[in-house]
Amino acid sequence: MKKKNISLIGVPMDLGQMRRGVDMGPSAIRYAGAIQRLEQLGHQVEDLGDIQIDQAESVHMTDTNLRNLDAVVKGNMELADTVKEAKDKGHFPLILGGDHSIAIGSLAGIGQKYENLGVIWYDAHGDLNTGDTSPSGNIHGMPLAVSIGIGHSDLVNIHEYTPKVKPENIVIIGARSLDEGERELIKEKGIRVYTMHEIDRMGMTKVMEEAIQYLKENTDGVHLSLDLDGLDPSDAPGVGTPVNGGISYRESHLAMEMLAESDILTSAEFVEVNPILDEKNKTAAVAVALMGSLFGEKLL
Ligand code: Z70
Ligand code: MN
Ligand code: MN
Ligand code: MN
Repeated sequence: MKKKNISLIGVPMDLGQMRRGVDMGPSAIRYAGAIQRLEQLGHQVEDLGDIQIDQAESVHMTDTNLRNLDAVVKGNMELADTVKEAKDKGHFPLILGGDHSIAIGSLAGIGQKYENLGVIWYDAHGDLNTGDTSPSGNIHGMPLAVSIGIGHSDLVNIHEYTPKVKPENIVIIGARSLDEGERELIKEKGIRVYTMHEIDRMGMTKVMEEAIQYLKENTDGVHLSLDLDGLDPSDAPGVGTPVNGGISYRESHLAMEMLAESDILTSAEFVEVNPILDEKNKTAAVAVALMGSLFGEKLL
């Protein structure tokens, strides 16, 4: 793969859900050796540090059913600015979460650079809820809906354009927990979803071949949004909402290697690593190992 100028951006966001500790994800991933791993592969890495996120203790509830809305909007606006600056320099933004609500800012910063941005959403969940359909009020269950222009206007209109991505340019991989409203939205918008059923049935090789070919033909850039809970909890235990029956470590490596071979990605994020819930930083280490494959690591 081509050597890249990577801008690393940490987002210690824990306000999009209720478990504490996911704000330490960026530190845990750096500590697990992310930068050295990427530099060893010949890439240039510029670490932009962390976006400032309000402390959960000092955030006050507003009058919506979206938990911590104002503080989530504020953090995502800053993230969108930083991501946009990295893209303006021609860099590859690599964003470290933090809970998945940060995909709102990532996609806001990236989306305006492309006519037809593609997104791979690697996740146990659809993250397609709105304030009306959400069972939890947690914004980390909403970022994909927000990015196609559906949801609270403060979230949808970050950087003053919408949608950030067209529903037909999205591929969800690994889904095994969807709420009723999310199922309806998937059908209504015709979003491509490879659930665990398709992964078992077709195998990860075929799933990735199809996904990559589809995105190559229909998009002019691809963002990978990888929620560590897409993996099975036995491989990635340090996440806030583990769901059994997930994608294995090996299948995930294969998926990353196939993405590296295709060289279609233009940005990526790794989210939902929660060191407090983890076993000796295992999940952060998995994230870094997957980054290695994603950026061209090969055994021979
Ligand atoms: C549920 C909700 C979710 C991530 C859990 C869970 C959403 N559908 N997203 N973990 N990353 O509350 O909306
Ligand atoms: Mn915090
Ligand atoms: Mn998610
Ligand atoms: Mn998830």
